[in-house]
Amino acid sequence: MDKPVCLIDTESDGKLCVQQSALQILQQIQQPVVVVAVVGLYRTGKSYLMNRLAGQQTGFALGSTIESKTKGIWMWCVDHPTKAGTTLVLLDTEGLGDVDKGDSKHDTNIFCLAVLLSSTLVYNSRGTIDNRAVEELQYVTELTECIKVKSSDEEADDSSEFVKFFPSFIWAVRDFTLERKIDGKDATEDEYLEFALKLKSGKSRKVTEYNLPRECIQTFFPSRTCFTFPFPTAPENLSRLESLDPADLSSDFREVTDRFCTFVFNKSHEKKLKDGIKVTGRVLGNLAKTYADTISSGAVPCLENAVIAMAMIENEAAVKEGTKVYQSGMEKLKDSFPLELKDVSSKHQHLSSVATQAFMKRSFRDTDGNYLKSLEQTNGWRRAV
Ligand SMILES: Nc1nc2c(ncn2[C@@H]2O[C@H](COP(=O)(O)OP(=O)(O)O)[C@@H](O)[C@H]2O)c(=O)[nH]1
Ligand SMILES: [Mg+2]
Repeated sequence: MDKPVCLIDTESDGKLCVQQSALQILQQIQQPVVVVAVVGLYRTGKSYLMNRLAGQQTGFALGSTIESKTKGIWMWCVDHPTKAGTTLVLLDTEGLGDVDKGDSKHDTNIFCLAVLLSSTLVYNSRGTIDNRAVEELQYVTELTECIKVKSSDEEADDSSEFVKFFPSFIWAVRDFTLERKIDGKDATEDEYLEFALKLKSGKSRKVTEYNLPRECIQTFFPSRTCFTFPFPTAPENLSRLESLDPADLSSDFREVTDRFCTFVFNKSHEKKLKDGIKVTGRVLGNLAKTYADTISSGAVPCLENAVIAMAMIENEAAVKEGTKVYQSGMEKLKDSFPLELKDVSSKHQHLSSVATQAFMKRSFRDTDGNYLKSLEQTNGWRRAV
């Protein structure tokens, strides 16, 4: 892909809609994907940072006016720069907290989709990690209501279940101008983040309110990292950052950006489903559609149901794939007719085994073997009962 495309658009009635053209791109990607999503307030340099991860100056549209450019969720699939056989999928999201929209439920939905689809979530904010910045990440406090792990009602979702399937978390602080000191001592970026997330003791309402988002971040994102980016360049250059010669960027900014990109490339995992199955581009597309449809229907997306839905789609496709392998092989055999029965029989044996392998490669969670049976019945290797 030489440029990003819209993956999930917002329709006029507020419904989220997966774009067919993006699904077609994902359908072609049969290798595992590492998915990096960025979220945060609008106009904080999110799209710019994603372009850097793509190794490009331009790509995701930057907003150089006050009105935010990105709507819904945009996607850019590139070859992973360090992991051969893997695709890096960058997801750039519409800015949260845009006053013009005035719809916080919509923001929560975008945030949840970013959490559900990514293996690394970058939260981008500007200035310092102060109380306001933490409060702006209020969406984390709603996660347990917006995502379910299991479908059954009896078992309450416990947060330790959640974290197993959640992305790792990077807080990117932009235009950071303070010195990083805690109690007068130099602090690393990670220490700075942990300090900002420290809980206060006490039981007053104020303390509880202060602690809630911090507790949620700590619980849901046990793997956390922070990068503090200085100002990128002189103020007069900011609006044309895309076309700026890299030499005009401050060397400190370049250093942090390079370190950030290296970290993301080396530490971001492949996206996995709830039971550890690696997500390919094709499955990611189906996953995006399932989650967006669920959210748009007003229901709560459920990780367990998503695995079941993915398994159904993939297993049906696996039956078709296996059938195609077998039937096209048998079709070819007709060219060499007449043949002795034993030759036909040995060819049949061989093709059904190759077809079964093709099926197995794609299928997952066919625990009771029903799809395998269906492959066998479709091709007459087993009689229907
Ligand atoms: N001050 C500052 N501006 C930036 C930075 N990165 C990008 N910008 C500029 O901020 C504006 C908005 O950037 P954009 O990436 O579109 O922000 P987004 O709305 O969060 O995606 C553009 O004019 C960028 O050139 C940064 O680190 N600091
Ligand atoms: Mg943007």
